[in-house]
Amino acid sequence: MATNRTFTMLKPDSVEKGYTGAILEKINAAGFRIVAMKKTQMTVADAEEFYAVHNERPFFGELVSFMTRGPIVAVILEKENAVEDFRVLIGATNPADAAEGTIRKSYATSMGENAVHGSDSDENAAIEGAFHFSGREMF
Ligand code: 3AN
Repeated sequence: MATNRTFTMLKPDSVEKGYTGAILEKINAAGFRIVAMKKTQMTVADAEEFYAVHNERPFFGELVSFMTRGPIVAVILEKENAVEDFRVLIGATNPADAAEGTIRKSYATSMGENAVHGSDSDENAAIEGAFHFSGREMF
């Protein structure tokens, strides 16, 4: 069943470069409502668990070290058709392939340092949101 919720992280590259406000503005302008939000830093164990599905991939070590090198902003978002619409808003995984006007086109630099995360299914959105937030932090 569709939850109309998705989960995003503004990754360490976005936070380091001071893009947090600009990215959140784009997300708001696209009609998403913020359900939960916090600035936090993932430990290596956190990142290994969060990205466990990728643990056999050659870029796994790089991904874990990138995602833990500085703070992120974790956000649960709500909108009709949230998962799919957010994937459109962020653009392709590789910013070189991302469409004009997408967040990754504007703010990402590479396949690894691609500015934002976006859940790929309603099921993963719920799992990923619960990874970072308790029910008492969702509004
Ligand atoms: P997306 O974030 O668009 O859903 P996934 O799920 O394929 O992309 O990959 C998860 C994360 O792993 C990406 N956001 C990216 O940071 C990283 N990643 C994917 N492919 C590569 C790659 N070839 N080299 C480095 N990092 C990668």
